[in-house]
Amino acid sequence: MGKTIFLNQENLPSIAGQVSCPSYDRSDIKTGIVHVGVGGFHRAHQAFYTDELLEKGKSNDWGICGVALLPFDDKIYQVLKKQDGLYTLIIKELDGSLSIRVIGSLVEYHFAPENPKAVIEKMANHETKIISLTITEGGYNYDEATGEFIFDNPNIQHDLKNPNFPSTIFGYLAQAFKLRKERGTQGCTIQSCDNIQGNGHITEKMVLSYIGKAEPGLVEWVRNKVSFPNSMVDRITPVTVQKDIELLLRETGIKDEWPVVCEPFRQWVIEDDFCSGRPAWEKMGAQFVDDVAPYERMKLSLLNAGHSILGILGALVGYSTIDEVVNDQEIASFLATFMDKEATPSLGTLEGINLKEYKISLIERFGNQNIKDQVSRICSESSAKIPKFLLPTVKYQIANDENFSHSAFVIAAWAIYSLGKDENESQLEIMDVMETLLYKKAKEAQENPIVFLGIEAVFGNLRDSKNFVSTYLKAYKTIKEKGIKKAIADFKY
Ligand code: CS2
Repeated sequence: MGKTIFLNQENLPSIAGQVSCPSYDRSDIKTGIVHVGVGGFHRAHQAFYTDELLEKGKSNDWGICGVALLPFDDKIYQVLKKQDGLYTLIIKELDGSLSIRVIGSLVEYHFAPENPKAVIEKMANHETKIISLTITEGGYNYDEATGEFIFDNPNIQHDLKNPNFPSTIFGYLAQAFKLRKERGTQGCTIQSCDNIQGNGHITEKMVLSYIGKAEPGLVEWVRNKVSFPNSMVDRITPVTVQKDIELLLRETGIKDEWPVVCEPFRQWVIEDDFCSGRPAWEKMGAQFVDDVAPYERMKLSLLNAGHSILGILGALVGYSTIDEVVNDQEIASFLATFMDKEATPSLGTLEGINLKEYKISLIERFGNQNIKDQVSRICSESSAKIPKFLLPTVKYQIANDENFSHSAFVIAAWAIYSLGKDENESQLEIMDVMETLLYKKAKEAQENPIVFLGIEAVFGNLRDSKNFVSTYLKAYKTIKEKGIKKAIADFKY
């Protein structure tokens, strides 16, 4: 290895000798996109597609301005600032080889808590045509039971009282729209890139609910001038660990404080509803379609729900990475049966998609031993994920009098997982905004397991289904009696 080179704009020419780097002039790029939530996934997905497009010289209007919205996002902001928005994407191929590229599409960045005004101005700027979001499933602030916006959320209350110093995406958008309207600036597209069925529709509903209260005079303007396309996004992106930073340094000499690691597979299916124009992402393989719903359902019910199943069961057994879990034959066959018998029927026919191949490819992707996707990442925020990934399947199966035994088993396992210990009594690392409540209910559930199903904000009225409840109770008892590993092994359809 040669000498260590810090990743920044000035050093790009030397780095270009080591790995693939942007050859376009980054100083000449306009920021047509403001992206909120510059985590690993955005940097492995949208920023990657956009970088490829810029590299092809397809348009200089579509650089990205990244916004770190939450106080704990300070770290990524500091790194981006130090590295002039540059970062390295390390794609870990199935055969263990690496494809490495420095990504240059993030050309501007802001830390919202430090300077909210700059972010509002940026969002309101006439050059901003798209405001895209990866704010996580929980970030949309809606009640699972009622489907309505949660006004009680203290951050929302804060934003209603302090419109010029917002803390949530809703507060920011309201102020940016207000300026756009006052100044006669055209509307823009709000593009959700989170794993939620109908992510555009949900975003629209939540934004309009907030604005209806915060700035009622803006509602009509938003209805007429803003579009909210739905989209399905996909690329498995584990949390970057110290080893990845060291690997990059060892292999290339590049010192990057926060590279991103991901799998080779990527998919992006988007509804073509951009009211102020968009990049030609289709040139880089994105699919623009009229109706994204079938793709979303497929991905959420098979990949994301599949992930949650592997995560929860695997955590209880004591595994720490997803490839270990899926290589456990009993869990793999549990997952395969769930996919075929519970998730697939709810998907109906998906034109142009070979579901059988899709499922095979998922098992291969989950099994990628090189990306070492963490069980803890997958289980994090399960209280927001389970309702979006697994419950639609459960509801469909209940409504059609079909089998939901695997889903019920997983929910029972989650109730036990929420006690915080695996099968060998080792501590589990639980990261969930509802952690305290989950723990309390999990504790009570030891006496009366139905209490866990009674968490309305997660399960809505699921406890009203007698069949589901009895299947869940049976699963809970079996796991308690036999332990998770044996319960899975003996599980019969
Ligand atoms: C995962 C997703 O967080 C999760 O539970 O299922 O992050 C998943 O890796 C991505 O959606 C893949 O596209």
